[in-house]
Amino acid sequence: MTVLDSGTAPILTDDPFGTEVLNDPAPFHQRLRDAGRIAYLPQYDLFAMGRYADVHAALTDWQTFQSAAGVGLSNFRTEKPWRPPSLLLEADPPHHDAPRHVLEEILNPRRLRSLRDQWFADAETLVDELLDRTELDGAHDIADVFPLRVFPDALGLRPDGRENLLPYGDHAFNAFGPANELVHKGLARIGDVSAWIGAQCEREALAEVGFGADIWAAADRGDITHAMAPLIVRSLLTAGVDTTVHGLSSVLHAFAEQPDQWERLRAQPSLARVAFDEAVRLESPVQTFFRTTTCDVDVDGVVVPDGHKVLLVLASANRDPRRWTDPDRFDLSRDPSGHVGFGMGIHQCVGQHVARLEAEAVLTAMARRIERIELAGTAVRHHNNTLRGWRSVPLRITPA
Ligand code: HEM
Ligand code: OVM
Repeated sequence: MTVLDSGTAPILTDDPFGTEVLNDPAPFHQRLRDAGRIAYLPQYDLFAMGRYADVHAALTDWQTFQSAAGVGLSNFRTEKPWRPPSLLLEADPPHHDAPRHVLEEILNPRRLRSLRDQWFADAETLVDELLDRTELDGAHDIADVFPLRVFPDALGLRPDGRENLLPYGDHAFNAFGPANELVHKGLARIGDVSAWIGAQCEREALAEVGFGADIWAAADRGDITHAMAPLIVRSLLTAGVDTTVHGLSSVLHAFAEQPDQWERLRAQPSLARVAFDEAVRLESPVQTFFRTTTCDVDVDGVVVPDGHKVLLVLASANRDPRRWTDPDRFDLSRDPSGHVGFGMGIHQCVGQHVARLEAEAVLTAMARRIERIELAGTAVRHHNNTLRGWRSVPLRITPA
């Protein structure tokens, strides 16, 4: 590893992917924001930005901060990717354009309306099943369950093998970080899991109706080539499950910690969407993404050389006091729009309407039937190099 002369960049010795930061990222985020607009992390020979204005600016300047060299620590200019790169996430214009348009069309709010009634009914059923208990686990019983009940069917996946979805996503999100213990643990199973994922991307494996079939139909129309279709299906299989699982566990944890906000949601269930976006802002289920510079870039007198990795800390931007009033508070009266929890710019989450619909269904069903939720024990973190969420959120509920 060549450790560059970082010029005048402030140096931080934190490990953004170490256990300490994964347990409690806030102190690292504050040091990063207060160090200046950009800091240097010698451990990974990496620059990092954590202020809202700078993260937002980098996300919306894809010409300078590219994605095609990978949005993890690994630099595709010099290192072989662990899987063929995503045609969306790990692509720049013009290659990014066609796949992006195809998914925007398939996942737009208008098209998703046809799923709404079924997903709301499924959420009611799930909450029904849970109501005969007074103690349950918001992560294990709700967040881990609901996305797997609705999303794979909407995509058109066959019933068997769905247990591969979460491990695959978990590994893909770990793989954006360094090759630490979290990555090594995933490697043991990833061969079989990847083979299953790859097989489900083929037209013959997919139902005749669903997001998967829609992607293949776009290939028939010539919007993308047939060779591109399986990789675009793979994007939904990679990014579509773990993200919503961790988003849901985060919003349930936030409500359990702030019962006054649950009362507010109960009084006005139409706040469900705002509540979810506020939790995405507060917890940032996707904590970080990288970019790679396409030229020498001067940030406040610090020169980031061409081809260098820059860590964009979305989670830090989402709690930057320069942008947010009382940033650490989960507050349904806030307008969370403008948060970068779904990214910003040309790569902004193309599945965000899917995520919001799932959350709205779950929170609406819960708000109708549950008067109070409170923490019934110590919540346990799920550790991942990129994702933030919970393995366990013990809840005590009072039925309405
Ligand atoms: C992109 C977060 C749910 C599919 C992104 C990005 C973020 C993100 C931060 C931007 C990546 C970048 O700028 O490099 C989240 C969060 C979710 C969520 C927090 C849930 C709470 C979903 C779902 C799907 C999905 C449900 C699929 C249905 C994608 C895809 C991209 C993406 C395909 C790449 C878009 C592109 O590069 O143009 N997501 N996501 N995401 N997301 Fe999501
Ligand atoms: C992809 C993708 C998109 C967003 C996130 C992600 C593993 C993957 O297109 O494969 O995380």
